[in-house]
Amino acid sequence: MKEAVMKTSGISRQFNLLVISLFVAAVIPAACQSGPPQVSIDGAKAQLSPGIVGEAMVTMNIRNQGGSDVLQGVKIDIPGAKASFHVLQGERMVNVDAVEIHAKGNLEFKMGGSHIMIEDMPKTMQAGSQFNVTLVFQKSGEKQIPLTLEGASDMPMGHEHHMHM
Ligand SMILES: [Cu+2]
Repeated sequence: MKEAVMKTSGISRQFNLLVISLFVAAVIPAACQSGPPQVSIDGAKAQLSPGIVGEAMVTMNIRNQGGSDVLQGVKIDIPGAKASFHVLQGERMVNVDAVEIHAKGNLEFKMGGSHIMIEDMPKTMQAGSQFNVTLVFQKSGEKQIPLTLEGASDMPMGHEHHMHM
């Protein structure tokens, strides 16, 4: 009589099917990284280049809490001057038209690394002079940053990146 009871275990196959369908439902993709970017800028600073008249470097930290974006341009309101992106690729400084902003990523413009380069400034632009830099993002639009020009620092990491010219 005890052997007959053990043979009823065949019912468990129906439970197996139920477990498999529950597992498939749980594997539906959860996170989506393609939302709109949430870009914020802090620590913006402009500094005259040591030794090179009419040049300045702009540094800042661009944070992104959302989806990806592209920094596709930079404008300044100094007559006659131009601004561009100088990006460190290996040991070379390269002039680029656009910089990718990764989803939930930071883009750091810093002294001795990638930065925004200002050239051909008039002599009236000196330490203490004020101007605006406008960053143009593909998705986030334009963001204007007010800056005050600082004098060249005596830091050992000079502006030696112009080997690409
Ligand atoms: Cu530069």
